Amino acid sequence: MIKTISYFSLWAMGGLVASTGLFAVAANGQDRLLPELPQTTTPVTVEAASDPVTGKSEFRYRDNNTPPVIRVRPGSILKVEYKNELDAQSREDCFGHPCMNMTNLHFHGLHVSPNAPQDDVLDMMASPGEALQYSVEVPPQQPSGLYWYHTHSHGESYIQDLDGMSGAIVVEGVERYVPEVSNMRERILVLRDLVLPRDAAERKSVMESVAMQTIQCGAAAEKPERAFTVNGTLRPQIDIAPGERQFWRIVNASPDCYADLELDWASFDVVALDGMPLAYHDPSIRRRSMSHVLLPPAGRVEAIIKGPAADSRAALRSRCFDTGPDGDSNPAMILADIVSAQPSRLKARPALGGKPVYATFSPAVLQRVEASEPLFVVTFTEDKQGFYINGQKFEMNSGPMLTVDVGSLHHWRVVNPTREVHPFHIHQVHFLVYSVGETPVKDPVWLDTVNVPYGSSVDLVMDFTDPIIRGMSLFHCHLLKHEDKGMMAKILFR
Ligand SMILES: [Cu+2]
Repeated sequence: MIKTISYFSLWAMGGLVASTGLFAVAANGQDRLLPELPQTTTPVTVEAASDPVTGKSEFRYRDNNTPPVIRVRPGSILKVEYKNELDAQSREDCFGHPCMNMTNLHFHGLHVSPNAPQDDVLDMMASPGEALQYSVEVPPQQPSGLYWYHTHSHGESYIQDLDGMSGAIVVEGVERYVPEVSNMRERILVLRDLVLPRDAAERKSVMESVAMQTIQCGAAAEKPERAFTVNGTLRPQIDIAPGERQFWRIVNASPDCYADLELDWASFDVVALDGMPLAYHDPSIRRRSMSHVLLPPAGRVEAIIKGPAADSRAALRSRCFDTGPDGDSNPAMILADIVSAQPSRLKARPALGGKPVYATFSPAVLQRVEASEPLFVVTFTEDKQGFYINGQKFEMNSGPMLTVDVGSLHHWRVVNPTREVHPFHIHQVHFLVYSVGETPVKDPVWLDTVNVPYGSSVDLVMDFTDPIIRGMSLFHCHLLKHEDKGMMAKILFR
């Protein structure tokens, strides 16, 4: 516990509290246990508000500033009242001028309509004092898993997400695919950012407190700017009994840090990625052992974790990730310590019941799409003036870059000739990642956000078969600074 003293004294100084609105940690060692997040079903009201001291933006829920986990059943309506109570005059900087404090919500990964009042980030926008009423029809075939909501106001997405304006969504029913998880303790881990303090001594103290790698990591030359927090806490402790199996559901809610997750003592027994059970498209695959799991910003993993032997020192870590010569430093660090505990005495969570929904594509169909020439190529570029897709910088009033008739699978290629990584994301749609560069992926997975390595490309099978997804939508780089500076484009689903 000696190690913890340095940063608890920092909290006492207020240095870290000022860095993010999400630090709700008392100066008491017992509070280092991973906080449980408030959970709710819908309807729910969430407010955007400005911290009176720092001026930073935050979500308020029931007089608290911890965003709730929203739990929703497939085949039900996700109702969210979202009130913009942000200051009319922002004290935060959005790329050289005060932020507008406009805001809205995106329901990342849900297979829902992109039209108002659903997952529409183009027409639904609230100025300070206004409210938005979301009524999102989550279809019965929505894959059961971990999703998330975050703000999506073009030009200020980065600062709002960095401030912590996001929360987890659980689409119930994952036990339909992996029944054993209903008897396990469920933990939801939301990864966010602590901006490293400017003061050299404070900065060093925070870096030491998470055992941050100090030798250069990857090709990026810049200094580290962030440490990860878990549920708002720097390096919390997660209690688990030796041999106990827990069900961890992790979302990387950082606007631009990659979490290449690793456990000291074991592999992840992965059951879902980006909210989609591995079995959803292939009932023969229920779990897959992965020694580490790369979560780009917005990525999620759900996995069974087996507690290490008693008295072993063990941690959940993020590995060094090479973001490229023009990328941000993304060094290794400890996210959480694992501590031994008595087995959780829990009643099994109520199962949703019902049968799992599967959506299988025949291997022959997938192979034909994969072998075909790409129907569309996304090329990420950047220069001193901004960030581009296919040479175009996003404007709110621009037309769609392309129109797609729904009903089929499309081969897309995403090309990254820049000197840094970019995570590709498309709203409402999952895609199969089957090739990186010229190399076929050994165990292809369905994702909604994928890293595109620098100087390389990814080949994807886009699932445009869903008749619900019709209307104007978006695809973009999920490094939100890049998105804000233009690396986004519209797609019209017809
Ligand atoms: Cu990018």
